[in-house]
Amino acid sequence: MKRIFSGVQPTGNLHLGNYLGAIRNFVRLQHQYDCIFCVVDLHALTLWQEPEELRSHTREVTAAYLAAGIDPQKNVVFNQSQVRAHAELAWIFNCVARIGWLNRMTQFKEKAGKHRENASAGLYVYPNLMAADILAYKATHVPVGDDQRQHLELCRDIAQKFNHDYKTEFFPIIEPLILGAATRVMSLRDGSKKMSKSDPSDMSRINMTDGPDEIAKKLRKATTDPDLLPGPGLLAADGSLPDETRKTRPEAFNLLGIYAALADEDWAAVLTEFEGKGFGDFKKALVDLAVAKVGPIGDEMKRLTADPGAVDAVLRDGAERARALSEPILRECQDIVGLLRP
Ligand code: AQP
Repeated sequence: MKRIFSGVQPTGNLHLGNYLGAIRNFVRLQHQYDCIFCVVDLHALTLWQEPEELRSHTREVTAAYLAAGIDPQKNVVFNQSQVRAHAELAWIFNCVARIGWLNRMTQFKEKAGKHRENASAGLYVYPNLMAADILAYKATHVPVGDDQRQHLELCRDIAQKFNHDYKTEFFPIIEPLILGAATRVMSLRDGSKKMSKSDPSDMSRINMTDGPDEIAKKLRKATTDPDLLPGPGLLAADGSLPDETRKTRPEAFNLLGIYAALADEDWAAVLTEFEGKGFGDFKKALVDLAVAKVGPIGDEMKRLTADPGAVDAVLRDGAERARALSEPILRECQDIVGLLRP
């Protein structure tokens, strides 16, 4: 059975990168896989969250899933803290993963910053909880943005070590699904930084709830370079954009990649369409496209979050189904490691 697990943290400012790198792919994959989509509120606690805001951001991410087109009847949609298997399996994985593995995680280094000793212990073991999220359902495929590649590698390492140590084939070795033309959407202000919820500048990102005027203002002011737009001649033979080429004009390729993803076109089509044009013309087309694609989702998110009771009912139902799936897997794992349950 092919099963998908993925999640988004309810840490506010849900943005176009989260949509293009993750949520939009969830919507497409729901027709091919058995899918579990989680709002990972325990992960959010690794950095300080105001309790009331955490609750409202949890509903907001749920609303984004639904507004984008995820069907909560066909798929399991719930928030992580309602299902105990995540935290309990994470503890077992804390005892499987090696400190040396965690020390290599670049996201911890970035998020902990210079004063690493002040970071929460939760932030350090975050990848172990992420592995537990996935393996509590024996998911086989995990759709994420490019920034999660290293964490998924660690999830594979944990499953392999567990299987090896306990002489079993209990956990699957997952496959990442990193799909589309915008797997790493960059900041609109600085093409070397990823678009991020926690960037202090709201101008660096398109929030999923931004209205047409905000989207237009942010894209008009997005950093560019003085050259005209390139043509398809610089693409690799397989039609992809080589990393080395991307680095030569990071801001331009970021905006072109956003366009390609929103228009659902490949690089060749977009570069052919805009070859030799200036950023003025291109940005006008990008604004129209972004307003047309993001606007209706943001409007629907606002409509859904206006009725928190209805959103909570979706999460309650999803959690019940998630518990039914994860409980037997957790119990079997506890038996394998020798935890007595008389
Ligand atoms: N810029 C991005 N481009 C493409 N995909 C992205 N994702 C995040 N940023 C981008 C993908 O969105 C999913 C949910 O991410 P998350 O909630 O776990 O947050 P994050 O990866 O830590 O990044 P954020 O949302 O920008 O938050 P902060 O500011 O806290 O770092 C994941 O699949 C992720 O790959």
